[in-house]
Amino acid sequence: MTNSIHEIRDGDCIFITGSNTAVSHPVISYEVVRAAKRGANVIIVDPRRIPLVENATLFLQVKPGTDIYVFLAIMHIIIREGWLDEAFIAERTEGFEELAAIVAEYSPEHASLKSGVPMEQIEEAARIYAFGERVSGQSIYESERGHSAIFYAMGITQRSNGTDMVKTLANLAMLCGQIGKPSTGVNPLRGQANVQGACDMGGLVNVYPGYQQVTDDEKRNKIAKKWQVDSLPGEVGLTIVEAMHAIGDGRIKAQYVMGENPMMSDPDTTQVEKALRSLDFLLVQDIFPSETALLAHVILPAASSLEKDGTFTNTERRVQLIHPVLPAPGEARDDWQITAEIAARFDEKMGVAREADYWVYDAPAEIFAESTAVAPIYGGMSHERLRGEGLQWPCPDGEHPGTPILHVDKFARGLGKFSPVRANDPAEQTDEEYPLILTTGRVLYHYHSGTMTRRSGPLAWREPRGYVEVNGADAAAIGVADNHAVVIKSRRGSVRTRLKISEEVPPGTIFLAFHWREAPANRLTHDFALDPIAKIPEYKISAVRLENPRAKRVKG
Ligand SMILES: Nc1nc2c(c(=O)[nH]1)N[C@H]1C(S)=C(S)[C@@H](COP(=O)(O)OP(=O)(O)OC[C@H]3O[C@@H](n4cnc5c(=O)[nH]c(N)nc54)[C@H](O)[C@@H]3O)O[C@H]1N2
Ligand SMILES: Nc1nc2c(c(=O)[nH]1)N[C@H]1C(S)=C(S)[C@@H](COP(=O)(O)OP(=O)(O)OC[C@H]3O[C@@H](n4cnc5c(=O)[nH]c(N)nc54)[C@H](O)[C@@H]3O)O[C@H]1N2
Ligand SMILES: [Mo]
Repeated sequence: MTNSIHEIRDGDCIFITGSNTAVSHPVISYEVVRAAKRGANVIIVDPRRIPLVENATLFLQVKPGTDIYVFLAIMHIIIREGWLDEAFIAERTEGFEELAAIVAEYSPEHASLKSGVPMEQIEEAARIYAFGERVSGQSIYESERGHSAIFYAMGITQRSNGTDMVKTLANLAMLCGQIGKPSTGVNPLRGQANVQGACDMGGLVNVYPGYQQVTDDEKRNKIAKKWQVDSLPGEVGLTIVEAMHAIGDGRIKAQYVMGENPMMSDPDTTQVEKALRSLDFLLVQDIFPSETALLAHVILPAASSLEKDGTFTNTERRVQLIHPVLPAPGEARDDWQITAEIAARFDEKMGVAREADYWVYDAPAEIFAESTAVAPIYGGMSHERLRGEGLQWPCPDGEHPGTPILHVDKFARGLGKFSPVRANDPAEQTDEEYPLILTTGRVLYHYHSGTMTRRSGPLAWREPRGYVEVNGADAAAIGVADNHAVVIKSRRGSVRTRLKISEEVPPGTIFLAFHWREAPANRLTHDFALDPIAKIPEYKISAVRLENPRAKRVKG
């Protein structure tokens, strides 16, 4: 996030898209409700009538995958009407002319036709966002414009043009000068509790800790020196789906899977299963025997986050300490201990002489200290300093108080660059055979592949088993009533589950969460259209059809 969570309540306009905030980020959604109660405008752009719509002033119900046209049209209107922040554009940005030329091609009329959103709504959203208009009450900010903040999550990123979608929202924020001030910015609501920390530490294929590019010789060599190795790999690696494909091609023979359950969470499970079964060696390190662990040659039991020390970095870049509240069961050990032990055994086997302090740690605080020495954004942090409320990065030195808001006086690269982005349609379109759009995601009471939440009695009581949400009109069309069995088919596979009639989804779109091992959504999703930069699959849009398993088959 460019901004901090507590700023939400003071916002004048909150613009949310592709985030089912009340379900996926309930605590943050309380802040949004608080802002709404204080008179802020809440604008939601989403295909589903999600719970937070109740607190919204404006709900733009887009057809899945067409939101890009709406965002481009919003910018079109802002430029046409002169609602842009000219001073901000002149002083802080570059590339405006190219952006304006492209945006001019995307009319609100076209966006309305594509997305199904009435033109007046698109115009209203543009005006309210640009000026940070309130419904009522006085803004706490004394600036000419009210403050507008954008929030997004997987609805815009799990798409074959996910990177373009994020760039488009960044363009919109810069166009209106809605960045670098409190209660503004472009704010991704990050998913797993410590996914931000995992990325910060270099758990990505293209960067070392602190987002230092693996291809940057100078930075890479500096890190190699600190890590006491001659050299470090300088090539960008393979992302999850690319690695699955590489198994199929025989380029990868072994996999070490730590805290990931690809048999449930990767797209096109049939292909994933085929790939994993063909490996010479599969090692799974998990806290539970997951679906993926069942295919492993070796399973190493890890301790859960409730059983260990360390840090978690949350969505507002705040690094916080965690402490064990339970002893680890049986032979389970901290993930870092297992990995360090494997490294040590490997070195023995390979005849590598080990330096005294190489891969040897007493506690996570030491690993953290090693990380802060190579990652400048964590440079001023230590477990000692993190006590209490933690610190938000960048925090480059020991005196630095941390950074609640990014890009205040200048952007990381100096001037903010407008990225010229054009609209792209989803890779798989509906047709006669597969006339419905399947969108996948989460429900409140379960977490991902369910290894943890589906072991909980109280949670099973709230949500015992899988179901697909279907609009009444689509259910009637195949003669299936609420709570009856239904079969969902895509070009990859089929899933049988219960149908739940829901007015949250519009006709033509159905929703299935990916938590249910008895009705696994990823049997239906596809992996053939990755975003060209992030390489994320298009989990949010597949073409499917619904069948009534009790309907008599008519011959001929
Ligand atoms: N209860 C619970 N909370 C969780 C998780 C969990 O499993 N359970 N997982 C965590 C993780 S790792 C993550 S990444 C986050 C994810 O958080 P979210 O992204 O909020 O979760 P999703 O259910 O994937 O919802 C995506 C939203 O995008 C919308 N959407 C679908 N298609 C489109 C489209 O074409 N355009 C737009 N604009 N929107 C679209 C959906 O209707 C939905 O509202 O949640 C985190 N929080
Ligand atoms: N169709 C569809 N698919 C999706 C998505 C979607 O919206 N739709 N969302 C995607 C997203 S955003 C995400 S983040 C992924 C999530 O996908 P996964 O990360 O594969 O899902 P989890 O169930 O969180 O699996 C994590 C595994 O880690 C284990 N684990 C938990 N704590 C620890 C620990 O401390 N140490 C170790 N070693 N293991 C641990 C759990 O038991 C579990 O087996 O799914 C993706 N897949
Ligand atoms: Mo996620």
